[in-house]
Amino acid sequence: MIQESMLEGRIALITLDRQKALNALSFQQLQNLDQAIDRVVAKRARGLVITGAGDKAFCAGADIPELIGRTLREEHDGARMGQEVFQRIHQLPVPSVAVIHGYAFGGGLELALACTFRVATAAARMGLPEIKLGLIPGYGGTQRLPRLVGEGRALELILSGRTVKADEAERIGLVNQVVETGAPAEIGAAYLAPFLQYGLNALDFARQAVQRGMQTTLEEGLRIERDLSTLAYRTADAAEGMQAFLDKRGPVFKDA
Ligand code: CO8
Repeated sequence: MIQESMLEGRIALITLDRQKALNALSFQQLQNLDQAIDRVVAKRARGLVITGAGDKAFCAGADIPELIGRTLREEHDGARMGQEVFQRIHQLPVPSVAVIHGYAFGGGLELALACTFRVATAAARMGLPEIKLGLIPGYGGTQRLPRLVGEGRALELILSGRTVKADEAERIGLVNQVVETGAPAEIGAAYLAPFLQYGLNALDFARQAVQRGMQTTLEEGLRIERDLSTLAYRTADAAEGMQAFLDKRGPVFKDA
């Protein structure tokens, strides 16, 4: 089950709620998440917070019993489905943050990696322990973790299955911020608030320039930046931002 609500400032909150299995992601739950993302888009949310219900786990990964006894085709299709849902989250035009309290393992950490940002509470533990099951990550972990923390650290974590505490996760850049404790919705909304004072177009273009540039050559990345910065320049919010500077007042952005 997935709980959904809208927080102040049109920030959508998605809560994975399958507490008896530490919010593990069954295939049904992945479909529920996909449909919840449809609704976030339809409601024109300006930001997204993803978290897990209860105080034990953000998400303990894919549902392990469900992975047993599947054909190669089923396994391949399952990995594709998880990757596609997480890629949708990764490419949302609005900023997203995973609020990680308790465990974020395997597919759970891969879900957090797909968000724009990650905030962990001090008691959080994170890792990709698939190797201990004789598996490897299949929902984007082998690709997104090295892009975030570097190849050496990612290999060390993926090949050992070692889990990290919040302070180490912050030190290696796996999470953006650690907070002592608090309600996940409030933590997420507070984290997104400074970004959401800006226009959605500029936020989206900047995110795209960084993320698309990370997947290509410097030369191609510079071309992407040129195109997107030119598009940003053409928006009403850019006209407002520059005029507000001249007028010595704060800008009023309208996501236009
Ligand atoms: N799936 C299903 N059930 C789970 C999962 C899980 N990933 N994790 C925990 N549970 C269940 C337990 O079975 C237990 O249920 P029950 O009470 O019925 O026995 C309940 O949640 C509570 O768990 P524990 O009693 O184990 O709680 P502890 O606090 O002792 O331990 C841990 C918590 C350390 C998180 C432990 O449960 C654990 O190690 N869980 C597994 C973590 C893991 O290995 N995750 C990776 C899974 S594989 C994966 O994510 C691959 C993704 C890509 C797949 C691509 C192919 C399609």
